[in-house]
Amino acid sequence: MKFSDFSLLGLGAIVLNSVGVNANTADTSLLRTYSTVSPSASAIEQAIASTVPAEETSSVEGAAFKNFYIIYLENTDYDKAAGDESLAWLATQGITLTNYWALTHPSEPNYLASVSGDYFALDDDRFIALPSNVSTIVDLLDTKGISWAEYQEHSPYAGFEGFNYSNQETFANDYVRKHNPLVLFDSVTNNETRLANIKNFEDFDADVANKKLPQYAFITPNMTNDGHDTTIKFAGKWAKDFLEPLLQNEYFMNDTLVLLTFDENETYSIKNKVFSVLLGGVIPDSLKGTTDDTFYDHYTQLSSVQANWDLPHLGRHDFDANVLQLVANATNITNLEVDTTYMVNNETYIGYLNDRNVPLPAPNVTAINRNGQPILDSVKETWEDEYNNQVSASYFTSTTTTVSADVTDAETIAVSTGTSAGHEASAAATTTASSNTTSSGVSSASAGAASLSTLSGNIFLGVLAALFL
Ligand SMILES: *[C@@H]1O[C@H](CO)[C@@H](O)[C@H](O)[C@H]1NC(C)=O
Ligand SMILES: *[C@@H]1O[C@H](CO)[C@@H](O)[C@H](O)[C@H]1NC(C)=O
Ligand SMILES: *[C@@H]1O[C@H](CO)[C@@H](O)[C@H](O)[C@H]1NC(C)=O
Ligand SMILES: *[C@@H]1O[C@H](CO)[C@@H](O)[C@H](O)[C@H]1NC(C)=O
Ligand SMILES: *[C@@H]1O[C@H](CO)[C@@H](O)[C@H](O)[C@H]1NC(C)=O
Ligand SMILES: *[C@@H]1O[C@H](CO)[C@@H](O)[C@H](O)[C@H]1NC(C)=O
Ligand SMILES: *[C@@H]1O[C@H](CO)[C@@H](O)[C@H](O)[C@H]1NC(C)=O
Ligand SMILES: *[C@@H]1O[C@H](CO)[C@@H](O)[C@H](O)[C@H]1NC(C)=O
Ligand SMILES: *[C@@H]1O[C@H](CO)[C@@H](O)[C@H](O)[C@H]1NC(C)=O
Ligand SMILES: *[C@@H]1O[C@H](CO)[C@@H](O)[C@H](O)[C@H]1NC(C)=O
Ligand SMILES: CC(=O)N[C@H]1CO[C@H](CO)[C@@H](O)[C@@H]1O
Repeated sequence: MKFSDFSLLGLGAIVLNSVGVNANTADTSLLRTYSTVSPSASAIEQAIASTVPAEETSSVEGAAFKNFYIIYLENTDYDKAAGDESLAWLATQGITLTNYWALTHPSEPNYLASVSGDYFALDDDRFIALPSNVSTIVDLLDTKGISWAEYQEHSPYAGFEGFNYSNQETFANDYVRKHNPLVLFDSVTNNETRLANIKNFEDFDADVANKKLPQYAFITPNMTNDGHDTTIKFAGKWAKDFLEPLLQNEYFMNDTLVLLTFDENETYSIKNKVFSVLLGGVIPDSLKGTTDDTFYDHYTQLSSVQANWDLPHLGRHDFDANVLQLVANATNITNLEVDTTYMVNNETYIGYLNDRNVPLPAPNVTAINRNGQPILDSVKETWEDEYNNQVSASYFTSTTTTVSADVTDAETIAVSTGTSAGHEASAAATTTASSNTTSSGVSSASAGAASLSTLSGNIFLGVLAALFL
């Protein structure tokens, strides 16, 4: 590839400003920064006294489950987790997902993506707040009145937006914002009703006892219990102690699916696959103690929620993600096979949150999700023009041919680092588009890319590889 080809990409600024794809080498002056929210101790005390958490329930039927509870542990390699005694016991109570992938490193982008379908090139754990025109799973659930909440251990009160709430005696890490996905979105925090649904573990205990659990919940133990500041043995024991009584609680188990997973693998140089188990009342006895090797990643959470309740999508990596087989079976969705040979998912790409010159990526407003629904109306209204702008500014088309025609050795890098490369999108593309490439590299990733953000990232990686390797 010739340097002059960059003019075709419409990505000149990105190329010139960055010589690496890794946050550690990116120019930090290009990072978007945010003023942090740090309420004073007395303001926190006051809020603890006056805040009333929401208590919303509903009973909307779904194809495979009525309730979906997601629990994240931290930073453990697959084999280490699978070898833990407590997690091994939990595995006997459900289905182990042996091919479930985290998206990148470190923690925060993985949490962010789980509720919004993209991590917007975030490559650190800093204070961020996505603008109010970025939608989340909450907007999807709201279309059918499906109740939702988050339970964040030791968040001091419902809707706390601070960066951390440490143990007030030892000042050790306890609650951290980076593990609280929904609080990272202005579309959630600008709305008092929504904030009141971002609760803590005392609220969880009360909601279980009062039979007031919502239908969807994201559950984050504190930095001790999730293994971040402890060991897998500690986190495994916490998970077993937390879940074992719930698995015997008829109310909790009724039509319930639980996903216990990890935000990311610990070792950055190896494949970012994470140990995950499905539990709950909807798991048939015949499948307890079995494994499922379907390709999944954190976007599967969104696609499975959409398919289960036949919801529209967010136009990001959610719409073409594989859905949990339990839901796929109930909805006749056929999951795609994904070639993970070159997938590592251990680095971010150049995009919105690590380069000020890159705009917020438009969601794909034309796509149809795995359950046949279009993008959420309000997202389409907000983004349609910008989608068309970004498409015609050729974030997309011209680069696909440019890169795929010229890059030979770039495939490995593109496949192993981006987010959509190797995602279902590229699997779909492998059958349609990769007939012209020697391996399912840049061109297939591009052809199937779920959102413009990752696309430009992958192309960029390809370009870099062609230039510097
Ligand atoms: C947040 O963490 C810092 C650093 O440990 C600590 O000084 C501060 O008190 C914590 N804030 C709260 C609200 O716990
Ligand atoms: C985390 O929560 C547990 C209770 O679940 C508590 O014992 C522990 O002290 C907390 N960690 C910190 C650092 O406060
Ligand atoms: C605020 O959040 C509630 C609950 O999610 C939702 O029903 C309502 O439409 C939201 N309001 C606005 C102005 O977005
Ligand atoms: C389970 O849910 C059904 C309806 O969804 C309800 O009729 C039944 O009482 C529930 N059982 C328990 C133990 O809560
Ligand atoms: C990602 O994994 C590849 C392949 O193992 C390795 O070469 C690269 O250094 C890793 N990147 C990071 C940021 O660790
Ligand atoms: C889905 O259906 C297939 C084929 O009938 C079956 O083998 C598999 O166990 C089912 N999986 C789940 C999770 O229900
Ligand atoms: C799935 O396919 C089967 C067999 O074709 C059909 O009987 C069933 O109604 C379909 N279910 C759904 C939810 O479409
Ligand atoms: C949007 O999705 C549709 C349907 O999957 C696809 O044909 C189109 O190429 C996508 N657009 C972009 C810019 O990726
Ligand atoms: C979304 O919000 C950001 C930040 O306010 C703004 O820069 C961007 O133009 C908005 N995009 C659309 C399509 O509304
Ligand atoms: C494959 O790419 C080459 C350019 O490298 C092009 O000439 C050819 O038409 C393409 N073939 C197919 C089947 O798309
Ligand atoms: C972790 C991961 O699953 N990807 C790697 C994470 O760690 C194990 C090793 O413990 C590797 O086997 C996986 O490939």
